[in-house]
Amino acid sequence: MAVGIFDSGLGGLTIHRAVAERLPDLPLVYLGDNANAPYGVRDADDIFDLTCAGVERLWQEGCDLVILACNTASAAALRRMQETWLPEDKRVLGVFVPMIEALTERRWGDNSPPREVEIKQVALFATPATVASRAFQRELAFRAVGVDVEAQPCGGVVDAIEQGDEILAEALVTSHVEALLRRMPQPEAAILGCTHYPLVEAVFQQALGPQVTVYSQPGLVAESLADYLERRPEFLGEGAQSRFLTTGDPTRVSGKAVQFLRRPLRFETA
Ligand code: DGN
Repeated sequence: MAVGIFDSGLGGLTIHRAVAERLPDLPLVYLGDNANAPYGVRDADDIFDLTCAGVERLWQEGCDLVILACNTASAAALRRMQETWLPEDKRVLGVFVPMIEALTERRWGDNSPPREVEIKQVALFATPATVASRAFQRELAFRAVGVDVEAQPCGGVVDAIEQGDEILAEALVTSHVEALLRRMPQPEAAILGCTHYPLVEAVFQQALGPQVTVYSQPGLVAESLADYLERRPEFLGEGAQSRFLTTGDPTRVSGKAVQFLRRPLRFETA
């Protein structure tokens, strides 16, 4: 059995890399829905259907546990999948909860009532679709009370990163941070709620200033997964190597992956 990692495209490779580093013996199957990316511009029903199809494809690879590495898919589809669609013997975990756990010092599966936490002013940076869903605020409200969230939709940043245009990505991040700081001048924490933003984390930190704690997903998701697998070892796989699948053109996607992560990966047709 392997653990599946699903994303709309290449962004989830930042999560895959951190999971593979944290759990080097865990077989992983990555599926990028490049044929239908980006998800950020699609409506919620469409994202739900595409995400279910991707997760079903990973079941065929023996992945009973799937991480939805995509924030946009987690925001639009995860709760609905868990509540209306997922069979008993399968698990799908998203990427918001690990960040909220870090913020509120809780663990995956802790369903105790919401409580006061120390951090009160939180900045959220994400795609327009994720921000519009308000899913982060909803999940946070289950676990913590009295936290203000100011969310900034960061239009253009994903495209700039995917095109390898570092100057544009930096300029956009800086202007999005400045826009948020005009509405919330002194955030204590900043959540990077998109798979691509860890690649420009230093730019976010620089624009926010050293007093702001930046929560970046890959390390937090990897740590949460390690903790989850310790408690649920039935989902632990062994033996196989990581595989990379795409619904798009594997040659083209492999080429883009090199540009994105600056290391060679060989994608196969899903
Ligand atoms: N992977 C998406 C996310 O984390 O929100 C970004 C790419 C997209 O589909 N817009």
